[in-house]
Amino acid sequence: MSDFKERIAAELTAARDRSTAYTDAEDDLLVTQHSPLMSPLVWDLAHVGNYEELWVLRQVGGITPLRPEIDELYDAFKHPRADRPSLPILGPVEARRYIEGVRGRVLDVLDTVDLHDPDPLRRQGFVFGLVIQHEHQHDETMLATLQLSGRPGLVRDGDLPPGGSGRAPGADEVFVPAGPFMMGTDTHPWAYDNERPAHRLDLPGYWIDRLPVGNRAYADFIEDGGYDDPRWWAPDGLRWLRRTRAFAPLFWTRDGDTWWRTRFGRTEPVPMDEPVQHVCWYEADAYARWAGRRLPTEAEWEKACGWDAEAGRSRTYPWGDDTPGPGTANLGHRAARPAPLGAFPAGASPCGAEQMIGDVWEWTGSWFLPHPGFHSFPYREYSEVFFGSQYRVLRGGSWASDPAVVRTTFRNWDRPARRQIFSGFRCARSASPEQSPVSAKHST
Ligand code: AVJ
Ligand code: FE
Repeated sequence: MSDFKERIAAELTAARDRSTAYTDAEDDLLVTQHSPLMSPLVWDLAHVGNYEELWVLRQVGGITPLRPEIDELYDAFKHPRADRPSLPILGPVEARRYIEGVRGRVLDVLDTVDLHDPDPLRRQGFVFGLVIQHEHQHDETMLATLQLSGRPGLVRDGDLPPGGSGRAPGADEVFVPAGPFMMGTDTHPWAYDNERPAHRLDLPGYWIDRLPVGNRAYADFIEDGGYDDPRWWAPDGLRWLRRTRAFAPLFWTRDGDTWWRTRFGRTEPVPMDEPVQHVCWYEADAYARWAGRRLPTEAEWEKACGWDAEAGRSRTYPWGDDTPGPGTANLGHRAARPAPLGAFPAGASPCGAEQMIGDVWEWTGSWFLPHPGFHSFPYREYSEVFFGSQYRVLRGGSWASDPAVVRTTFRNWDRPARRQIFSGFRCARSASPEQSPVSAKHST
């Protein structure tokens, strides 16, 4: 096999190792629905195999369906998550046997396929990138399910990322001068349709937080009565607040003056130097208003993450084009938590923003909409059916996102009320004339 094919095979194996680790539990845990927001874990497991069968075996390999009768059960659009436990889905033993059977044939297809074929599914291994990224996204979903289950001992805690640099967390901002940049990509071989095409956008100058909002700053918002003050909440946010009676991020509890959080079945004091996670868009939006700021637009986020004004190009990652390493980002479940604020000075973007990649997904102020010139590929149900004003964009990936699914242009989206995902945020504000980069004390 060519080096490229070897790399694809290794990435397929890495994704499968994660799925295996997250479903290495007794059957009861795998078939239970831990929240109406999530599927039973055994559904995710067979669904990734079925997706591989549909795209690699049938579309590219031309192989006769292995189990056509189950396709319908694993079609996410036929059955909403809440209904999945009542379906006659494969049990854990059968699901594992099915996905192993598919995977063996996928490796045979990889062996024989021509990755230079102009067919867009074959060219540069696109279809393999599709299934690798799909499995890793479901692996992250499985982690969210395991967190919701509240059961201890199932998720590897991992090595703690290096401690923070000691610089003041959360307080300062970096300036992004007015000017054009290129948003999206035409060149990343495994980019999704929603990241395409690259297009020029001209933005006014703005400030963006150097770091994500931390637990200390977020606790200050709570202690200042943030959840009881309607001034900070958008109308939908206020409705969400009254319906849910939320008082803190999901999984936080209070004991006297101390905040605790439950993380994968264990309760621990909230580490005040970590980025806040498990907040919904409404909470992020309210915090920003309380702080006299706003959420960055998606374009502002992407420009701050990757635009290298000197070179006149966008980087694949904030620090350049080198793949993420231990010194640049907390990704791929290296530890089951976000890293302390300031842990990755070497991962800074050209404008000086840090921890944009990894740690926590960052809510933006934008709805999930197509880039100008969007063409659905290879199927409408990946992105296109979600465009509109029901889903807000999240960027940057979390500690649970694999490097294969993280880059400057990668787009995620969810409903504004969702917070079982590993979501946080950072704030921004428009530059006004008297806050030019020259006169401001935090200028970089
Ligand atoms: C891009 C994370 C919103 O999980 O719903 C998985 C990814 N698409 N299977 C999701 C996805 C099809 C998607 N998100
Ligand atoms: Fe899926």
